Amino acid sequence: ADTERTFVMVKPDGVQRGLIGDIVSRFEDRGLKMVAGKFMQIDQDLAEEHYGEHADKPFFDGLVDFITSGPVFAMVWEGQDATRQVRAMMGETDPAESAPGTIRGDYGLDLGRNVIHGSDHEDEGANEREIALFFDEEELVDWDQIDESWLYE
Ligand code: DAT
Ligand code: MG
Repeated sequence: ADTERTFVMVKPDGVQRGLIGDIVSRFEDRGLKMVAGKFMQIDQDLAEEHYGEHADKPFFDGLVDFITSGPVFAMVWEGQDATRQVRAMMGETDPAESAPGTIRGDYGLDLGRNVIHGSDHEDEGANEREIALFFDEEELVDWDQIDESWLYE
């Protein structure tokens, strides 16, 4: 699989519950490389654009209210097959259906409070679109991780 970048965000519930550090650690431990991160408040326009694919769903207004209800920690992570691997580490959309050991399966109980967002690996280009929506090009840091030769053959 190719090296790629994916967009990940600790949602307002994860921030309030003090889960940023744990979530970052999980991706670091996996060997993924952080190339951007910022603590920020999402405004209405950004929320509506980010979740645009769900605009006609009954849960849309509640979703936008939730994601704008407090600060989030937005990140970009890079690695081999990163988008799909992050989704696997997150678990299912519904924490109640997520296996223990996954982020949603360890920290969530309710669909509307599922702690983390990650780009959809089944939606071609979603990772790059979401990265561009949240970060300017100059916010993405190009750097060498010292353990790269021990992570990849
Ligand atoms: P995911 O976040 O796993 O990519 P999604 O893109 O289908 O899931 O939906 C975006 C978010 O919307 C999801 O994290 C939680 C919320 N959501 C999805 N389906 C929902 C539903 N049926 N009722 C309430 N909220 C829902
Ligand atoms: Mg999605």
